[in-house]
Amino acid sequence: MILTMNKLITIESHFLQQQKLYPEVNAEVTDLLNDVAFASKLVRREVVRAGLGDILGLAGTTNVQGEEVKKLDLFANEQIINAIGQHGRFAIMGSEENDSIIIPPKNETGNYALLFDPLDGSSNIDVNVSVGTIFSIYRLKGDDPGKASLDDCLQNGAEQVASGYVIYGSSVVLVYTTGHGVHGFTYDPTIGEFLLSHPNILTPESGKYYSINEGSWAQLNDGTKRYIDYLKEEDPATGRPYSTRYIGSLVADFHRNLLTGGVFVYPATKKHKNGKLRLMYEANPLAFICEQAGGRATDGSRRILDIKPEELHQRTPLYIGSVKDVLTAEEFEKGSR
Ligand code: AHM
Ligand code: MG
Repeated sequence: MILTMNKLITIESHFLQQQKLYPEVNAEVTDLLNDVAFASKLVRREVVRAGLGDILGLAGTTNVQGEEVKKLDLFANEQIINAIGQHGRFAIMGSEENDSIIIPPKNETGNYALLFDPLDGSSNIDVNVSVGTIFSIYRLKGDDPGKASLDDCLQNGAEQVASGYVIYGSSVVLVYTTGHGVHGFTYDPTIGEFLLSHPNILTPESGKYYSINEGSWAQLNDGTKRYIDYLKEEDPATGRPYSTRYIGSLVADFHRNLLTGGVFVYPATKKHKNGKLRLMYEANPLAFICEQAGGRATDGSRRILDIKPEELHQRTPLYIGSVKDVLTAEEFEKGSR
């Protein structure tokens, strides 16, 4: 009897396949992606133990082993910097948790910059709701890694070599792009591998979900309010009303909408005049993925990937998701509807 088996594709073999197909996805980029995937396994190991905080010790205290207990986002940040920094493949790194750039040891061999949000969705960390890591990779502008500087990090999102995210949710999923489609992998803890589960992700042209923090209604501008009211109207021809889905972890809200279709909006508000989300750690990496999946990402008028960054922790309004939905949101924002 011949047994047929589903083909299992590990993330390492997928990176290598991409390397063979596309010259700019060279062996160095493959190594960088492997580093990120490895670091995310370390973060996952802690995230799945997060509920044990009461037993093992609360952040800021020492646990039963006498170790100092760190907040999970700071722990994730350290794990990623240490795991990735030690290989010398990145000349420079920037993290949402660090005020300024990080120069890893042995950086003179790396030709790339890594920007990352170690644990996105901080308000959800302690309550067992999905959180995630978001990353973005750029090639250095110059060819001397020893001279890597802030300037190498402040490149337009359109220059990204690769980007991706990992969601630590009901399962752990890693999604990435190198500019050749979007691919998703699910972590199998029994073998310690990410396995291809979502090849060539394409997002629907329009969706049924909108993700906006409506609790900040009093802070929203008139365009956003009119847009939300529009989404709630009954009009079967345009699929309205839409349903609200808002987790409060960008990475999880984005991932759901990517697969099902829909729109995520974090606009400029009275409180967050430039929006809340970070251009370099959140908007750019997700915009690269969204566009590669056939979606759209803007700040309400400008393409996210064309924004010239001026500072590492720059914030931006974010409209991201299905093309038609983002275009409609922009029309309300501009006042043309
Ligand atoms: P964080 O990086 O501190 O976690 O903040 C970013 C998060 C996003 O994940 C999420 O979309 C947003 O903040 C939620 O903000 P709000 O609570 O204002 O809706
Ligand atoms: Mg974040």
